[in-house]
Amino acid sequence: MTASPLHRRADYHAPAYRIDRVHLDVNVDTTTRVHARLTVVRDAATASDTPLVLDARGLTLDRIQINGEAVAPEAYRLSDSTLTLNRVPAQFTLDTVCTLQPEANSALEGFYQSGPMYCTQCEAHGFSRITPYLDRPDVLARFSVRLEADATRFPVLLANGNRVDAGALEGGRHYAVWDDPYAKPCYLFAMVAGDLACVADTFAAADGRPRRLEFYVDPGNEGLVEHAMQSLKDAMRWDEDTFGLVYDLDLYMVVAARAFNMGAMENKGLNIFNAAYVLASPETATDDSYHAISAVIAHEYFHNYTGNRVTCRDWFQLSLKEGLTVFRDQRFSEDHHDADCERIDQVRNLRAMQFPEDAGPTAHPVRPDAYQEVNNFYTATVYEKGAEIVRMLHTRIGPAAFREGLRRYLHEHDGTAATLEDFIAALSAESEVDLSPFLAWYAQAGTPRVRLRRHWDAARGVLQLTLQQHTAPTPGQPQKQPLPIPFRLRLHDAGGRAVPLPEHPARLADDLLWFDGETLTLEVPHHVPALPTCLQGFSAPVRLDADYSDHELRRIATRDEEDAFVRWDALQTLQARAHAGLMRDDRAPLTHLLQALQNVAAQPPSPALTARLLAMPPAAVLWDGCDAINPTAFVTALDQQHHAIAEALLGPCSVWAAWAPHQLSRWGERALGNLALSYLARLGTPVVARLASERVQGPNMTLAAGALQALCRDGGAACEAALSLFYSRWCEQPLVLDRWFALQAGRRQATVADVQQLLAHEQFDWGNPNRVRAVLGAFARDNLAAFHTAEGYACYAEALARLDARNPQTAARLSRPLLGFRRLAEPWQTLQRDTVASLRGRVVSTDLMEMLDAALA
Ligand code: B3K
Ligand code: ZN
Repeated sequence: MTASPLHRRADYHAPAYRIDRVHLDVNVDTTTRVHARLTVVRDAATASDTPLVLDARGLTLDRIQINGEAVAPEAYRLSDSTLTLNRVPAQFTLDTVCTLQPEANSALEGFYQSGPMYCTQCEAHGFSRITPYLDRPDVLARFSVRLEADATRFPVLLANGNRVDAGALEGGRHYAVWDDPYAKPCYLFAMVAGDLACVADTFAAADGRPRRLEFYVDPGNEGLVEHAMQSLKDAMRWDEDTFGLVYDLDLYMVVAARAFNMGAMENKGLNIFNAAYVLASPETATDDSYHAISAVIAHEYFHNYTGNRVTCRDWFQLSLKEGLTVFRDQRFSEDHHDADCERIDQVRNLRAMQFPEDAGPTAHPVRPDAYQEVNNFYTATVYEKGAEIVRMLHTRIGPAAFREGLRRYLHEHDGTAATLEDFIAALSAESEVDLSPFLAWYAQAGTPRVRLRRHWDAARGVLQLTLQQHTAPTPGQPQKQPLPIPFRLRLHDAGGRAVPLPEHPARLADDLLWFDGETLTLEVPHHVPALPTCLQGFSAPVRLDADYSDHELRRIATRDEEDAFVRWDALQTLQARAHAGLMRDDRAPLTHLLQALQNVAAQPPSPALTARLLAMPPAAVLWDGCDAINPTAFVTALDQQHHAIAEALLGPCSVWAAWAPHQLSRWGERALGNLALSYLARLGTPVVARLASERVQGPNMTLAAGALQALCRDGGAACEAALSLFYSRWCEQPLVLDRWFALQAGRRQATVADVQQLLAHEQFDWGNPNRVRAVLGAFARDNLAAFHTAEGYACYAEALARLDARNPQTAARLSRPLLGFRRLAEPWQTLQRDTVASLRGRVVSTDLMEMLDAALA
């Protein structure tokens, strides 16, 4: 296998040809025949002898005609990746016929089988696995599609846009014709053929015209779409209310697929979703799943404008649609749930996923400069850090100017493919603020570290605050520049009263500084040294290194009137200090942490916020704060800390864990109840086994999963019994069963042999990415003790090699846990590096190769 060439952003050229119209005639079957008719037009600036080079990934070609005439064999060349036509007219019709084998397509890109149905995934380059095409986002065409299939096996035939014709044919066959009135890039193309049940509803859009909403699911799952449907309506209303954006087609369809590489896909008018982000009932899905479903439904819906109506010029601009759309779905979630908790969860995830990426071997700018396989760049950096940049822009110009700026961007670029510069220019023009300095955030990889240092000049009665920013080098970027940082800062005196920030050119608002140099010094005159708190709402994606004492952090954490994020963050810092302390046998920081947690528990805010304040950071966040990590010492300290917190919070946890069913009727209470149960489980409290066994059999999946997780803490007979009960109850429900797999792979006592057994289980399926992620993802994330062993690495690498051969995209995504070996102490570092080096020799895909090479470089 030859690796793909490197694609560079600097090499962008406008397309030499455009495609105005596409008509596909698809005969769906085990062998599917795709007849494409393209209207191709040479660009005025293109020389007439310029060959037409279409993308054609792994296609076989049965027929090719120009303006109805067969093309002579010597006039075209088909390779594994392209179809080249040497001489073509200035404008012509190109007919091609290809045959596909959807059931043999295990990569789940292009046209493939998912359960009993066939469906597409075209972003980023799946369309050229269906038919030869200019597979790039800046070629926009009007599509129509005629699907024909056996009416019994594939009673439902869907594609983008409006169904303009349908009917029965001879021999038990039928057809449907779809027409999409909006020109689109081919990555937004979709078609589905299957035996699916439809759940329909209508949405009363702001313009008075009702829209039809259709969810397509496996028959039997009709009862599981209520929440997704409601989320869709909420998202449609929110986009109308917040940005004045009204849905532009009459029909919006969502199809739930069993086998899907990612979360979902925003194809025009025909979203295809991983079933995990559609199907839910309180009995089968946790509150976290409910939350994720509404976020993903909203995200894909919001793409209809930010992504579909205005798309990306090239894949380097991916964050133009993804960062912006994540920001939009985050704001939606903030408005529909508890805004404080939502923001805390966003930052927790950013720190667990994106910060490590930005500090590791695959660190890249939000707008990358080069890639081999673009699918490797659908990252936390492009999505989540990209969303943080948009949030900073929003903070800088305020919600009203942001709304108008976004509308201006959509209006000016409607129906075209844009760049990040276009977006920044529209916001700048609307707000009359030059936002171009923010482009540096898109260009520079790495997370800035902001140091806050204080100096109290008693003689002058002045508190001197100095901010300093520094970004460490990342691969390919040895030099870094200072970035513009909206830095929120508040001051309080000893009595908790607000002390105003002094006048300063960097002061944008009462509590907002514009910090864009290497250092910034503020002098606050006051009679006593005031306590600053900063980054309210996490105003910028930076690592804060403030010179707070543990004592001050405790004060901040327990200040009721303080910003929820800041309180949580103070506790997170104490947690990290406690863990670092335990690793060097120093229990002093732990003592401060425990006191802070006890204070919070004594005067708890809302249950949902309390659950967040009292929870330990994800291991990945603590890991990210360490160097030369000895995984054994790391896990031991983690366990000690968990145990100590459980002891310190025994009193309140005993109350929360024992809340009766009626007290657990809201998600915030369930979150706190589950957290309490997990702490009690750590202490081996007998009540846990009783409560947990009840809940595992109960009617609420949040409580059942929480209980099972708590039980899995220390294994034992109760845990085994509960696991087998859970299995027999849910073995027919793949999405619930994924939990069962994940819990077992991630529990502390699972050995590598146990994980291997899970991989060999009769219900394990290498063809289902959800199942593969459940086991491998949980193993590497939650079971650090077993993963960080020679056998653990070998088992993981073996699984990746196997997956690589069938599904490169998912293999590459799952390779991340093996890539951070530079952070490990010996012997783990050498062990992991050797594992990666030997895996590298067996890799067949560019996807996985690019990831491993980055780590080994
Ligand atoms: N745009 C898709 C992701 C496509 C990933 C291709 N490897 C889903 C989303 O971000 O909305
Ligand atoms: Zn997206």
